Amino acid sequence: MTGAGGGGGGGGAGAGAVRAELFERILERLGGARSVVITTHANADGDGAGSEVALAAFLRERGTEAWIVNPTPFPESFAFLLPEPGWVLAAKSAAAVRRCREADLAVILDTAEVPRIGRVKPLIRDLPKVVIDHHPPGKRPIEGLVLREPAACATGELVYELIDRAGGPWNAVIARALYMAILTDTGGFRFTNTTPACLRIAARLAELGASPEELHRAAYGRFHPRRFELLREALATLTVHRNGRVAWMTVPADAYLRLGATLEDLEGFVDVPRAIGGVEVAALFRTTSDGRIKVSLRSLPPADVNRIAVELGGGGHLRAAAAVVKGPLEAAIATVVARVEEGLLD
Ligand SMILES: [Mn+2]
Repeated sequence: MTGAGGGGGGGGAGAGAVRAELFERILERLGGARSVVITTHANADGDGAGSEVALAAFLRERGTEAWIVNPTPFPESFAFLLPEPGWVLAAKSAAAVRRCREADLAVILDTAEVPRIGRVKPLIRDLPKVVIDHHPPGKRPIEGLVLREPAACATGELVYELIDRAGGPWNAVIARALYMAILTDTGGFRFTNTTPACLRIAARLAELGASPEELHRAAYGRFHPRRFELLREALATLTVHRNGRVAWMTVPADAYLRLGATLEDLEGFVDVPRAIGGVEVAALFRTTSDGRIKVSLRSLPPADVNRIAVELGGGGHLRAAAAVVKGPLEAAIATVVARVEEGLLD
């Protein structure tokens, strides 16, 4: 999930030691593996995809086999980060099944929840697992060695720290992929998770070969024209509510189908209601392929949209979360807006 995090820092010296030991244990696991399967959540975003490419490049640079096997196809818009398309294996392919059988470790990035890895779950069932994630805990955690750091701006920040603690090796593939992870999960260094630490890491990644201009253009300057055709129709649904504190937009399902849109075309749509002055909670509603309604929520402090999303059966971060609710659309909007209003009462 793209997201604005938040929350506290690393704690005291004791917490720091525990954290250092956890990174150490993960590096030991990675060092002891001959072949590693890497995955992330369904509909991978820049953080999931970028973290995967970076970890795979790091492992391959050290002579460890590394394969990316995702529950849904690797996102087209981030495929340029891969030095070779062959690093990615489709989950339903015979090659993925074979590589998963031969692997001795699975690494799950940017989620820690069983349902989010979908069809990859049975493929890695018998493998020991490492989880690296920056989301708050959910309801169905993946069992394994878990590094969870909700204060990290992106999973990419944690992968950066892992590689940094290992002392590299670094290369431009790793730097670009991690920069993309951090760039996209901070909404282009705009959200509340844009910490000094995250900016320092970005600076280091730029030194290591990531071009801010090139990567920004790749993330925000290469949209398909149909995205804007869809946006035009979505804008017609923009609604500002409750004296301007709540705003939402919907993605018309007929337009989505007619234009042949993909989920990637919707990237950033929720930023439209979010960008209205005075809005504390913003939402984007879209109809999923099975007829349910996915709602993406964004908030300004102090509104906690993670709590609202969890109540609705979803989750995410304090300032960026999502849930899937029953349709039809109008009923879903009413349900979500009622929850948001309850959550806003102060
Ligand atoms: Mn993330």
